[in-house]
Amino acid sequence: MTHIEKNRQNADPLNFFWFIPTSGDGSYLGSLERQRPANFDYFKEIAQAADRLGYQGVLLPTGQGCEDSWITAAGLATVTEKLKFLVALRPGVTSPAYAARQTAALDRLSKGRLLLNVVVGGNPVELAGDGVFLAHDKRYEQAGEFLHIWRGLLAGHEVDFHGKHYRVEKGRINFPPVQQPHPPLYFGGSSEAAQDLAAETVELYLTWGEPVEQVAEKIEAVRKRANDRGRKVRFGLRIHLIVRETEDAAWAEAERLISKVSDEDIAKAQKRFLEQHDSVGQRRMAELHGGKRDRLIVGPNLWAGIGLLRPGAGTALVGDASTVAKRLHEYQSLGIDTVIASGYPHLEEAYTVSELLFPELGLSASGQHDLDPVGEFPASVEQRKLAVS
Ligand code: FMN
Repeated sequence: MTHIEKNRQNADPLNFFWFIPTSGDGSYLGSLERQRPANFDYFKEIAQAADRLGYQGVLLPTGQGCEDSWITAAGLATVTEKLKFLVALRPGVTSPAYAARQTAALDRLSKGRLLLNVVVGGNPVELAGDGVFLAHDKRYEQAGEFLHIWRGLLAGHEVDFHGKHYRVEKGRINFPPVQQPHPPLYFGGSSEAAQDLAAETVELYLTWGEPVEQVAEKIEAVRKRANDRGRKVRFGLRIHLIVRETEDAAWAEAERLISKVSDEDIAKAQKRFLEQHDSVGQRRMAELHGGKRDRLIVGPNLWAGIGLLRPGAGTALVGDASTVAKRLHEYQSLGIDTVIASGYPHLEEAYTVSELLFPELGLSASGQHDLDPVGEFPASVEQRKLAVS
C-alpha cells in the first residue's frame, strides 16, 4: 500500500474550501512589502483558480476591514461555474427580512451555490461602529430570533413575530431560494451561548484550528447539545496551511511569513485582542501562544504564528503534503467533514495546496489527468511534433 493509500483509508474525501481575502493579501505578515490590496479583480483570479482547481467553495468573511461579503460573492458567482460561496452574515447588522431577500436573490443568481456563515461577532468596539451595542450572550439571543424569522420567510411562510429584539408583521418574500427550504447555515463561535445556538439551529459548526484534543472537546460538547434537542450537526475546520515538498521547506516558509513582524506589532495586536474582544473563540486562539514567539508550536505540525498579529483563524498546519494530510485526517476522525483552508498569498497557495495536498487527500486536482508524464499537455506535444516536422 502506498503512503497515499494509507492516508486515505477509511476516510471519505473531505469537502475542501478556500478563502477570499477580502481585507487584502500579501506575502508577509506585518509588513507593507509585497502587499496586495483588496481588489475585486484579484478576488476574481482567486475564485476562478479555486473553481478550476477543484475546491468546492470559498469563504468570504465579514467585518469593518472587509469588502462586503454579499456584493463580492454576487460578483464572483457570475464568473465561476461550480464554486460555492460561504458568505459571512452578521445577524445584528441587518434586518432578517432584508437578509432573507438577499439570500434568495444570491441563491438564485448563483444557481443554488450559496451557503451562509452566521457570525455573531466578537469585537464590541467594531460592532459599536455598526450600531450593535448588545452584550455577548444577548447577541446570540438576537441571532436566534433573527434566524427564526429568516427561516420562516425563506420557507415561504407569512411571518408574524414579536420577540425581544424583532417585531415583524405579515413578513414575506416573493422569490424563493433555489435550495429548499433555505441555503445551509454554517456557524462559528466557541462560547456556551454559541454552542447552544449551533445545536438549536445550524447545519454545520465551524471551529478554528485548535489542537486536536481541544477541537475534540468542542465537537463533543456541541454534539451533545444537539443530541439533547434531537438534532445532528456536521463539523468543519477553519485553518491556514503551509504545505511544501519537504517538512524543512514548509517550516522555512512559516518563518519567512513572520520574518518582518516586530515585537512591538505583536504586543499591540495582542493588547487589542485582549482589550477589545469578548469572544471566547478569540481568547482560546490567543491563549495558545500567549503572544510569545517561542510558543508557536502548539501541536504536531500545528503553528500559531498567524495569530500573533491576526484575529480569527490564527493557526496553520505546516509540513509536507503527506504529513499535513495525516493531520487533517486526525481532525476528520473526530467528525470534521469540511476544511476551509487558506494560505498567503491566496492565489499562489491555492495552486500549491491543490497540487501537493489534494492527491494525498484523494481529491482530484483538476487538470492533472490531462498531463503527460513529462508535464506537458498532449496537445502541445503534438504541436511541437508538427513544428519540427
Ligand atoms: N467574526 C466576524 O466578525 N467575521 C467573520 O467573518 C467571522 N468568521 C468566522 C469564521 C469562523 C470559522 C469562526 C469559528 C468564527 C468567525 N467569526 C467571525 C467569529 C465569530 O463570529 C464569533 O462571533 C466569535 O468567535 C465570538 O463568539 P464566541 O464568544 O462564541 O467565540
